Amino acid sequence: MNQDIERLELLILRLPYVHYFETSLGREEEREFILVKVYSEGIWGYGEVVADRSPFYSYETTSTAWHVLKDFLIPLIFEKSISRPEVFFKEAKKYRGHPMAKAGLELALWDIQGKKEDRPLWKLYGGVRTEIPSGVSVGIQDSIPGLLERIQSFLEEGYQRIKIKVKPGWDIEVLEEIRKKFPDIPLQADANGSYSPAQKELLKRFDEFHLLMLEQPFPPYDLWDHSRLQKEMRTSLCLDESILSVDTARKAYEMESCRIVNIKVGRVGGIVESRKIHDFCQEKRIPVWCGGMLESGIGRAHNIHLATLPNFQLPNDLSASKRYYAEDLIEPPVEITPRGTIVAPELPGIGVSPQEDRIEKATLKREVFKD
Ligand code: OSB
Ligand code: MG
Repeated sequence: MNQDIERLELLILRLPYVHYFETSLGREEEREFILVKVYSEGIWGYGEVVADRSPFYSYETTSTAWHVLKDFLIPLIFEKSISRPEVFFKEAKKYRGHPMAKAGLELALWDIQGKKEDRPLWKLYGGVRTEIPSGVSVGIQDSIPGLLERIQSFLEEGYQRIKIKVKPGWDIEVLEEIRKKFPDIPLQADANGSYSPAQKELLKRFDEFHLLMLEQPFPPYDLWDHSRLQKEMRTSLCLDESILSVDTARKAYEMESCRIVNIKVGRVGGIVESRKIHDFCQEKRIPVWCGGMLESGIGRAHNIHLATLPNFQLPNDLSASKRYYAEDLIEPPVEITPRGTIVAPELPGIGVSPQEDRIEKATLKREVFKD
């Protein structure tokens, strides 16, 4: 039975990172994001909107997401009495774009759905793994020795692979030094679109470092230049920002723009679309893995459930709570096993408990919406 959603809450939270996070897009010391809370029949569910304060990674921001949720998506829920996430996904299609705003609300509906069915989300999604391989994404550091030290300590914590951020000027020398110190570790690099096709010869030098993959060398949405580069490189390209839907995944496959796909629930607009991409890639034998947006434990728990699907074949950007935040929003915190994995929660819905006192402490703004 599905009852109506009777109340929705939007919150803007701010959480400081334990260590700054720098990419080719800039350095951030804290995260600002929207939490969506949905209430139905004495049950409530949580979703996280991964849009940031500034439009660096994508055009969405906390302000645009707030606007789209408040003025379009939340009214849609009440007008059409939507409670099922799949129905929300279909109805929300009439609004173009804004995938992160849509995903945050869809995730909250999934959490409620799982709680109503008394099953963890991974079982609803058709997950097959009880543990998922964990990798860590290491930002650009002030110095190469500083980076090597951080890598060393993450390896000691048991992470199965290291991803570093690269950009023009922080690339070949950095990779050389890493390979000198750690010749055989599973290593990949993420450029967040910071190279231009004119730098193709430089990018081809990445082949020297036997990387698991090179993620998103060229700007978002580009498929053609990635296709041209992939044909000239041994290293597998992986697309993140460029893959917006199952339709762009199909085009990337047909054009051979990449050999690996990074799935982020927020970037593609929710779990329904993520599963479509997963299934398409599985059929075409393109391995996928789950990317992250430095989510709080709430968003990360959602990602963990998704990453239990069978074609998530590579280590994910899903790390321990303490790697991101001194005090994560959930109990128990996400931890890495001695095997370098994360265990999928067995409790219903997201399967972890958001701590309301910590949420309250981090909240900058809050608004309640009622039917
Ligand atoms: O490109 O994968 C990315 C963080 C913010 C924005 C973009 C990216 C990232 C990461 C962090 O690499 C991954 C994580 O959440 O651990
Ligand atoms: Mg990326």
